[in-house]
Amino acid sequence: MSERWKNAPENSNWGHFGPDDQRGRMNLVDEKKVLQGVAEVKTGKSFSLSLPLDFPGGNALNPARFPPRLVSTRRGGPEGPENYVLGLDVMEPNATDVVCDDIAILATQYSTQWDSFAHVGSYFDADGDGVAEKVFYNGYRANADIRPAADVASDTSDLFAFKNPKATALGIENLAQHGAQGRGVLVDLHAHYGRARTKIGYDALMRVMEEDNVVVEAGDMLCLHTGFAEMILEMNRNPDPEKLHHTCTGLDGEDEKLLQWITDSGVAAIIADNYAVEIIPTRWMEPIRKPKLPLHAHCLFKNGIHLGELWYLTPLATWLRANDRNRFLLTAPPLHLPGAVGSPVNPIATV
Ligand code: UVW
Repeated sequence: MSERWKNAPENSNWGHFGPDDQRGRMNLVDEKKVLQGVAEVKTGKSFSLSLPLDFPGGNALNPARFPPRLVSTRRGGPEGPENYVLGLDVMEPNATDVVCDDIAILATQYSTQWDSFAHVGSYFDADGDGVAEKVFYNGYRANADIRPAADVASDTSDLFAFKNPKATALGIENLAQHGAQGRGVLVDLHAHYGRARTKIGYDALMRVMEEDNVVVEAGDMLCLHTGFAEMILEMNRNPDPEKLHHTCTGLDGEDEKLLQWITDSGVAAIIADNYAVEIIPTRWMEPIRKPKLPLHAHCLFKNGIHLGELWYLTPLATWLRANDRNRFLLTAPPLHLPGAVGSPVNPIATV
């Protein structure tokens, strides 16, 4: 029971980490967990787990997300493209410095990314008045804590119209302040299923973990290798929409046993190299009012579990398998961009 809500959703942990908590299961990634991650560093070898942020290319994966645009800023001096690399001698004849600056316009969830808890909420009657309102993890409210974009900018051609942060609660800065460093544990679904489109429920996940001797403990960050990001790289910024939407494994968010395992395992974050960690159910037009992104609802909305998507896990997975390992030190801070609902990330795995 909190001032913010009277009813908590079924199978949620609202209030468990405090009435105003915005960190969720990352609370379990504490000093002890960082030391457990550090104890996995045996060779000093590290892997960058980010795609180049202009992959996948185009916007067939999600029409609302577009590739980054990088533009140079002109820092004074005469007009002309040659002057984007500015010699400071235009201002001070004795200066030997040449200077570049730039601006990136990027959809924060276009490529390798973290979802914050402000990314997906739900209609839910949190205040107990009999009417469902739009609400997010731990009862934070749409239109109060998380504001609609219309409040912020109606004309995206005017970049500087973005006056206010979008999320005044649950923004990605909460994960940035934590640092997202701890122990990663990798489950190599690709080694068992290849690129076949397969929904992975509880039974399949347990079978793979058992065969590969993977043990997930409370506070671990679970990484699922499906081979999807490797396929994206192969398509070299010109992805085949058919392949984007019909290949590789993903979790089955409609499997109640799997959701219960996520609750019971204490897993701190779930990360995949695929589009959305879960395979998004295709029956969107069903006349039943329920989440269409059920794993997102269970993790982001109900239990404060961050999702990482489109990470590039293949070289790490290959190395871990060759060395009969599945744990590593994971260091994955998002951008410290207050109010952002998601963030690009260049995660580092150290083995
Ligand atoms: C969707 O919004 C569908 O997924 P993601 O978490 O990739 O943003």
